[in-house]
Amino acid sequence: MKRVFIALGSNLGDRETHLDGAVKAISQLAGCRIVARSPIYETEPLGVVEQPPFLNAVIEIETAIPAETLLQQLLMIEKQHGRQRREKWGPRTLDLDILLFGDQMIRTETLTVPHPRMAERRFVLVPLADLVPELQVPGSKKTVAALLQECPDRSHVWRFNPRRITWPNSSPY
Ligand code: A4P
Ligand code: MG
Repeated sequence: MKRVFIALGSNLGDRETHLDGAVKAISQLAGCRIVARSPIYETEPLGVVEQPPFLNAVIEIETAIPAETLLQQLLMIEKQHGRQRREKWGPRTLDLDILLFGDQMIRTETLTVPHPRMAERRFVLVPLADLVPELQVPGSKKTVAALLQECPDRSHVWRFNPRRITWPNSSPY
């Protein structure tokens, strides 16, 4: 069994529903168990800045699925959520990236793990640090918390308040 961290992102359509749907679909993969889920953050777009804000989160899973197979399954889940690849770093209904796959370092044509840009991105490091601040990132000799502290990215990452109203019992009035 491997301990795996997956980053989730969405900035098109009903963003929260896309993230929830992805977590559910991942939990239903054979040989996959969700261990933890970070809070959701609303984040300023990085790269192509002229696009709507993202919701980002990270989940931890335990899985017996090999990395390449897991990637193919995540790409399928992206597709089921209407993902169309248009522009690099452009808007998307759902993006699923493998951040860490146990202590493995992987470099194939289709998969690079640890995710090559994770240390430069607050929208990845903030939710990952909520789950495992003391985890050492393979290949970097640094913990997630240390990477976050040193991260040059200054873009905004807010705790997302879903403002879900369950009428009428939760009304404070
Ligand atoms: N691939 C290689 N390594 C991995 C990995 N570790 N996990 C390959 C997942 N996929 C990996 O991905 C293209 C290919 O990368 C996959 O088919 C897989 O074989 P993609 O998602 O189609 O391409 P992309 O979106 O153009 O690139 P990528 O790398 O996913 O984009 P990024 O770097 O993730 O950036 N700003 C905020 N605030 N929040 C965001 O979530 N996301 C992006 C996308 C830009 N700005 C953002 C956010
Ligand atoms: Mg991706």
